[in-house]
This record gives sequence, structure tokens and C-alpha cells, in this order.
Amino acid sequence: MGKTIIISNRLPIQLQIHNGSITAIPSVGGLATGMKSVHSGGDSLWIGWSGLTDEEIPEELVGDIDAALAKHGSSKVNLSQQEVDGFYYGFSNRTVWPLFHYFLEYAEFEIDSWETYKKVNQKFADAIVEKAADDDTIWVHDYQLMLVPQMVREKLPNISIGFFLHIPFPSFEIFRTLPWRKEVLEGLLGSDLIGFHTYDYERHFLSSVRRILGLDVSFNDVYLEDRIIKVDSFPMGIDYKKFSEAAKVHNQLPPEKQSELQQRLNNHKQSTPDAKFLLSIDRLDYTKGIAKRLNAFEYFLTKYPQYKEKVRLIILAVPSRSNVPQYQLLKREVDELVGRINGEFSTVSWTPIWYFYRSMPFENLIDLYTSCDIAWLTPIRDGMNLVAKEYVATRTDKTGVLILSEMAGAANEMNESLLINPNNFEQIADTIHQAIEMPIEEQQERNDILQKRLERYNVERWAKDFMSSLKEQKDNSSSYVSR
Ligand code: ADQ
Repeated sequence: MGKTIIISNRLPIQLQIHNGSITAIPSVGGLATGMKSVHSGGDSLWIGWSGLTDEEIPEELVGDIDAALAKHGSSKVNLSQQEVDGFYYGFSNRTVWPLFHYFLEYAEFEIDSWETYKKVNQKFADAIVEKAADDDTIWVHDYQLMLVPQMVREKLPNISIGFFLHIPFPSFEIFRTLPWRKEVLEGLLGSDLIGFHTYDYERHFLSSVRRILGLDVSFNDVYLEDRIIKVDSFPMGIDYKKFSEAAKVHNQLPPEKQSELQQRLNNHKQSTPDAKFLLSIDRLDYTKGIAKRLNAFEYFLTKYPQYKEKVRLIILAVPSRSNVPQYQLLKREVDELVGRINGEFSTVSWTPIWYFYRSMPFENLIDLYTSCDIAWLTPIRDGMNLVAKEYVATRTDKTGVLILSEMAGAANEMNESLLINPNNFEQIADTIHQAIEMPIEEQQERNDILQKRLERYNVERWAKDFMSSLKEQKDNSSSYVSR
């Protein structure tokens, strides 16, 4: 049994350069946590971009950086600014991201960025081939690297390759608009196992494979001349224990140990006992429906004026891809909407929206999750949405209501939440009203079921399921003779 090689666009490490010395800080994101059980030191390697372009890395520090990454079982792919622009900000985030989230009008089809995407995917594949042996297992992550499986397969025909897509796979009617649809499918089919968050994404992919490539598809297997590729769904979970335990500790903190944010939230609750906090947390991305949510909130305050001065919406928007024009426009739109709604409804003692545009440390995230009565997440499209799961995991007394868009992959597993269509303002306003008035016992019943499910299907289980399915597939496929 060989080693496992994980490949993602970004390494799970933050590099900092200070006065000529390097610090490598492991990230705490969902993927890094989930892969802990797979990426356990000695027998695994993580390959990715460090986040610093060639131009940003002083030549004399290259060796030190490589050594610092090696200590964390990581190895970097070097990218120039021009490559990052074409591959990441270009094809990945101006073509694939909007297209796969059904924002066809935002998708740009630029031959130059496609060429850079191919070139950079080849760089990742070469980095793998350089480090890999035939009995290793390769796990490629996400939409930035869809050509890598086939590029590796060409050099190492017998190696075991898994691919997981973290965003939706769109329906055939959308996917077929991509000029390079055939190449992308062929790239992915270099894998032995292709995983998606939901059954729908899996079916969409298989439909495109059949209709665009004309391949033989049976149930969830794709038949090539010499190999079978399995396509399946693996809904990603969270590190349930980390969130529930952090919330337990947090709830027992004496006032002097609480963060400033926590104290403010508590003070507000004490001064207005029937006050309710609604929470919305996302990256500032047009797929997350933040502007629509603000409009819906305005509609809610107009339809249910009895909640004025009682309900407050806390919006935490994490800066993201701010050099892509649509993200700059969205930032302006959200700033204006918050200003307009606060201007229209505020009173001397009440501001309806608190808006934070920044990333927050984990402790503050827990402050918000544990203090807010309702989490209101209304993406227009979302591969999964981990925030929904994290919110539920922190509700240690099982109170709290989750309002979730049907368009998030997470909705498939979270039927006990209040599911809404993000375009239906009438339904949203009524659902917020329902959430505010929901009896505690009903909240607890719903969260009890959700929590048990999230605890069982946590992120570690997700990674293990994927890896064992990949192994099984490889074993079965080895004995396959072309039909
Ligand atoms: P994202 O689009 O980034 O992920 P999401 O699944 O919600 O969306 O994950 C966001 C993560 O960032 C959460 O773990 C959350 O805790 C963290 N976070 C959010 N706001 C933060 C803040 N202000 N400060 C610090 N951390 C913050 C993509 C897909 C999703 C899919 C995931 C995983 O778009 O659909 O669920 O990958 O596959």
C-alpha cells in the first residue's frame, strides 16, 4: 500500500514572510480538518499552491519555504502572477464558478484563460507525477483542477485517482454551453472515482458524459475501453466535535473572559428580552444571495412591522476574490442596501442590520453561532454550505432555528430546518415569522434530529467513505475486461 497524495489549488498552510524568516501556519478550514485522518504525516503528501506568486517569493528564501512546507507534509506548485490571473481569477472564477452555479450571464469564455488553465493543470499533474509511485493513491480536489486526473493518468496509467467536486455540477443544458466541455469531461474521467456532494450533481454529470461524449453509462458507472469509472455522492460533513465542544466551553465563560462581541450581544439581549438575532454568514459571493436576502429582510420588516426594534440581522460577509469585477459590484450593492435599509428603518435605539465585512477568528464565529436565535442562509446556488451545519452543531441546548435555501446541497440532509426558495420573498417573510414564534420544544425536536445526523456523518467519515470507495473501485476495475 503506497502513500496518499492530496491535491488542491491552495495548500492547507498559510505562509508568512517577516524580515526574511518564514512561518508556516496550518489552516483550520473544513477541507484541512476533514483530510486530517487521510493526511496524517509520514505516509501522505499535500500538493498545492502556497498563495504566494513567484514574484512574491525572494529567491534566497525558496529553500526555506520548501523546508517549512515539508515539515507539514506539503509541497508547493510554483505559479507566476500571470498564471494565477489566467488560471485562478480567469478560467476558474470567471468561467467555471459562474457557469456551474447557473450564472450563465457572468461566465466569460476566453481562450487565453482556458490555455492558462490547461498549462497550470499540467503543472499540478507534473508535480504529482514527480512525487508519485504506481501504488500511491491520488485525491484531487475541486473545480480549479478538473484536467489533472487525465494528465496524471497519461503518465501513470495504473495509479488510483479520486476526484471530488466541492461546487455543484450543473445540468446538461448549462454545462453544454462551455466551449471546452469535452476536454473538461475527459479530464475528469482520468479518475477512478468522481465524487459530488449530492445525487443531483452526480446525475447531471452522468447525463453530460452520456450526451456529450456518447459513453456507455450504466447506473453510476462509466465504461471506457479499458477502465470503469465510478461516480457517486459523498455529502461533506463538518468537524462536529470541534464546533459543539467550542460552544460548550464558550457558554460557560464568565463575563470578564467573554469577547467584546459576545458582551455586546449579551447586553443587547438583556436590555430587550424579546429581541431576536438573525444571522447570515457567507463569503461575499453573488452565489450566496446576500443582496436578495437584504431585499427580503426589508420586505419582512414591511410585512411584519411588529418586529421593528426587536429583530436584528447580523451579516458577516467574508471578503472574497475582490479583483473579479462582479465581486466589486456586489460589494458596492451590499454596502448600499445595508445603508438604505438602516437609513429607512433605524430608530434612536435600534439599527436593524449589523454588517461586518471581514474574516473573523474562530472564537468570534462561535460567539455569533451561539448568540443568534436564527441562522438565515439563502444561497441562490451552493455546492453544500457548511455554515448551516456549523450553526446547528453549536446549539448545545438544541434551541435555535435554521432557515436554509433549497438550492444549497445541505438542504438534502437538513429537512428538519425551514427550507425556503431564496426568490420567494413572501415565503421568506412568513418563514422568519414562523422561526421567531417557533416553540422551544419544536426547535429542540428539530435540532435533536439534525445534530445526531451531523455527528454521525462528520467530515472524518466523509473522507474515510471516499477513500474506501476509491480503493474498492480500483480493486473492481482492475479485473475489468472491456465490454
Ligand atoms: P464556500 O463557498 O467557502 O465553500 P461554505 O461551505 O459555507 O462555503 O464554507 C465556508 C467556511 O468558511 C465555513 O467553514 C465557515 O466557518 C468559514 N467562514 C465563514 N465566514 C467566516 C468568517 N467571517 N471568518 C472566518 N471563517 C468564516 C465551498 C462551496 C460550498 C461547500 C464547501 C465545502 O462553495 O458549497 O460547502 O466548499 O465543500
